[in-house]
Amino acid sequence: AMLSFEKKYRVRGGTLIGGDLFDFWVGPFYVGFFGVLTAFFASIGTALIVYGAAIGGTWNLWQINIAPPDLSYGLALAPLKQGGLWQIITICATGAFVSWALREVEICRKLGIGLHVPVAFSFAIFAYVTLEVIRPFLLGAWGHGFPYGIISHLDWVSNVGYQYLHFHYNPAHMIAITLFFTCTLALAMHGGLVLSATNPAKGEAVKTAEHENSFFRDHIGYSIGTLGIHRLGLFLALGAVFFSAVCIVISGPFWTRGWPEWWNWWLDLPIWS
Ligand code: BCL
Ligand code: UQ2
Repeated sequence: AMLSFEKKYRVRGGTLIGGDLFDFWVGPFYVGFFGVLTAFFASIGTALIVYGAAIGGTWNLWQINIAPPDLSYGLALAPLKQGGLWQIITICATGAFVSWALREVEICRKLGIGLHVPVAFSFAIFAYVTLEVIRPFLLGAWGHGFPYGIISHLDWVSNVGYQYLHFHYNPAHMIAITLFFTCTLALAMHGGLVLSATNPAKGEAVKTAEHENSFFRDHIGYSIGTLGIHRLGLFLALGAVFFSAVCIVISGPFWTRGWPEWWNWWLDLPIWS
């Protein structure tokens, strides 16, 4: 069903490709060329995952695994059952994610709003592509990508972590975690503040942004403001994901030893000698 005011936002145009061809809605969903492309990649990718599971020897949801090719295949194409499935699924996934982002761009253009949502989503896509394409490419083998499976990808994270002895010493990992944790702090404060203002004592009127500002000015002498908290949240979230991508792409291509050893630059400073 369409809400009464929704119709006036269903405007033509704003498409990036194909003109009017797919410029229509199916129920509540905008379609567009990139909607069709997303559906195409997502259905093929999903079908291949189901096929991979079917020939994988288990239907235990936790144990299903579709592994990348052996390292010996390098950057070549592998036979379907020796990692080729993983390669095609990775192409489908990347195609679906990028198409989804471009469909968001078309919707933004129709509405005349900023491109913040697709830009933000592109950071997540960037982290995925870093793990599955950029880093394996830099290391010279698709076998360095993570496998598709619930337990298997966790095992991959653990193994890759211990390969560098103690991943907590990775400086970019430290920055990423700090940004993730600060992001949850900011959202908890924001959620708490908004709910507190909208839930006054019984019989009282809902409070305003002025009350929200006053709470934090009284409390800590500073309010970042109602627009500012959203800028801060987006900045923290994008920074977290960006430094995640950095922390993994430098592990191997840039630094091959244990991360604790990286910190020897500090002890090696000439000022100590
Ligand atoms: Mg670590 C990575 C935190 C301990 C080894 N680690 C990460 C980062 C994050 C983190 C900073 C993962 C987030 C990310 O990349 O998002 N690690 C973290 C914390 C601790 C920790 C907080 C902790 O101890 C408290 N890590 C350790 C220990 C090591 C270790 C010490 C293991 C022994 N860590 C590693 C390794 C890695 C990390 C190795 C990484 O590779 C990873 C990293 O940085 O990766 C970049 C990015 C987000 C994405 C990649 C998601 C992309 C989503 C895509 C685009 C869309 C998906 C759509 C979906 C399929 C659709 C679903 C449809 C539904 C129906 C709705
Ligand atoms: C705020 C404000 C909001 C908020 C929040 C704050 C009225 C509705 C949560 C308080 C946030 C501050 C002081 C920044 C904290 C900094 C970090 C790094 C966590 O002032 O304006 O709007 O939701």
